[in-house]
Parts: sequence; C-alpha cells; structure tokens
Amino acid sequence: FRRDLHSVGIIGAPFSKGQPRDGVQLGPDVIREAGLVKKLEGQGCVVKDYGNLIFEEVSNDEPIGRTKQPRVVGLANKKVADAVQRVKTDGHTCVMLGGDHSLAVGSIHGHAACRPELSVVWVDAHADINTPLTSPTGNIHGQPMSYLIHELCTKIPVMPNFSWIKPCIAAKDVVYIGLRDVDPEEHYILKHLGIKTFSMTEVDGLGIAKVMEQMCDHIFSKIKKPIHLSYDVDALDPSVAPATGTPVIGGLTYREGIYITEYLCQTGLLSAIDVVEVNPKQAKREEEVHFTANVAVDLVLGCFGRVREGSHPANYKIPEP
Ligand code: Z70
Ligand code: MN
Ligand code: MN
Repeated sequence: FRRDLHSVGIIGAPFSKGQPRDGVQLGPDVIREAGLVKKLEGQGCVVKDYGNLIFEEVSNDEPIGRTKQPRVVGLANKKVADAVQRVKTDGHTCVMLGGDHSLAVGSIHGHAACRPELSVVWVDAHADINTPLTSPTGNIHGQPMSYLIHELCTKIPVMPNFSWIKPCIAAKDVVYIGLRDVDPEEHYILKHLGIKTFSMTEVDGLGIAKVMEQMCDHIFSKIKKPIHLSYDVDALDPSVAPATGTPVIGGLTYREGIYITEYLCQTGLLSAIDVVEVNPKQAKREEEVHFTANVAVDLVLGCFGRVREGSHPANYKIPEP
C-alpha cells in the first residue's frame, strides 16, 4: 500500500456578483481558516497557496437584457481562467475556492486551455445551464455551463467582457450529480443535448456507488480524460452544508458527498476542482459557518487521498520494546 503524492495549487476567488447575496466572497477565507492547507499537508500533499485573486470593480454595469452585472462577471472570470491556466502549467492539481458558481466559466475555460480533452463532473442541486435568454433570474451563477458547451454556442448572445469565452466542452463529456432544483428551460436543454444526469432520484434509486460507476462508464467510454470536478456545496443537504445561498431540501448526505470525492480520487484523473457557494453570511448561527467550512475542507481532502478506513506511511514499523 502506498499513498499517491499529490501536488495541489490553491486559488481563492472571493467573488459574489454572479448572484445577489452578500457573503459568498468570504468563502475562500473561511475554508482556509478551517485548516485546508495544514490538513492537506498532514495527509502528504505538497501544497502551494496562490492566495486570493483581486477583482476589479466595474462602474455602470447595467444589465444586458435580464443578465445582471455581466461586465464584472466577465472580467472576474478572465482572471480566474488565467490563474487556473497558470496553476495547471505549474504542474499542480488546481483547487479553486469560490465565490459563487459563475466562476466555473473561468475555471473550466482555463483548465481546458491546458487539457483540451477534459470532462466535467458537476455536483450541484442546480444545473446552472440557463442561457442568458432562458434565465428566470438573470443571475450568471445559474448559467455557467451554457457558455462552455459547444452545442449551445449559437444560443449565447454577445455580452461585454464575454468575447474571450469560447465553448470548450462537448455535451457528452458532462455529467451532473445531485440535481433537484432544475428550471423547465434547463430541463429541456439537458434532455435536448442528451446530457447524462444523476438527479437525487438516481442517487436514491441506485445508491451513490452505482451512480459513480455509471458516471465513470459514461465519461470514460472511449478514452480516459482528465476530470474537472465542479462542486457546489448546495448539492449537499442543508443539514450538512447550511451556510450557502440557496439551500434546497433533500440533498446528498455527508457520506454520499464524501464518497464522490473518494471515488474520483481513485480514478487518478482529477485535474482541477472548484468548491463554490460557501456563504458564511447565510448561516443562522456561527457554528453553521464552521460546520459548512469543515465539510468543504473534507471534500477537498477526499479529492486528495483521504480515505475513511485510515492510512499509514509506507515505511511504518510497529515499535519493538
Ligand atoms: C436558477 C437560476 C442557482 C445556485 C441558485 C437557480 C440557480 N436556476 N444556483 N443557486 N447555486 O437562477 O438560474
Ligand atoms: Mn451551482
Ligand atoms: Mn447550486
């Protein structure tokens, strides 16, 4: 038995303007304060923390149609894309701490610039695949997938600071886990493009182990591709991750949530991870902030080799008296 050596590059993305609620910009700091770096090092990872990105303000960021704050979101995502590309070029598995889920545009775009063949595992209560024209809210965190999928490129209107975004993934290389709050327009898009989804109904019916097996059969049907895991903590049940902007009842248990990360780690193909939508200001009590941040840390630890059965150094010897 030996542990894989993981080299991890962490980017903090303290950004909230893909959605209306204040506080999600504090996600990277509360996740770090829960001991992320020390705990990763404690399980044998080599960690480089690139720190928090600094996002420029944009004045007069008027809506385009219904889409809110497009200029500032487009600009922030360009920064994230460049940062993720840098971390991948430096040879690390990238961990992007959000921030709201609009940041997945930049994270996946930057990742795809280095790994053009990647597949995306999107763990979320929501599909986040509204186009700017289908979105009921105009919040860009409900839209990131629509900008990234080749098959939707003719449906995306021109928006300021979005012209650098080129679709970089095929619908067949995307899978969803944990869905339970999908808009009708999104449901049509998912079916129309034949995107593989494991909603909470499939998690209930198959169990999380079969979901992960079938998920891998789907994304690895031809060749083994690097995986981009985009983990919205609202995929987890609100009893597990209460400090988030839009909790939805009936989510993944802690054990199911962790199992996903352990399973993906075992594939050896995890190449970049987003952990998004931790919002300390949405907690009712201070304990809920620490609880949610600790769960977020555990998800990352699961991605980098932590196993619940325990582990030991390769050269360990039982002491003799
Ligand atoms: C809705 C929209 C969403 C997260 C809410 C909601 C999307 N489908 N995503 N909370 N994390 O606005 O497009
Ligand atoms: Mn999301
Ligand atoms: Mn969500």
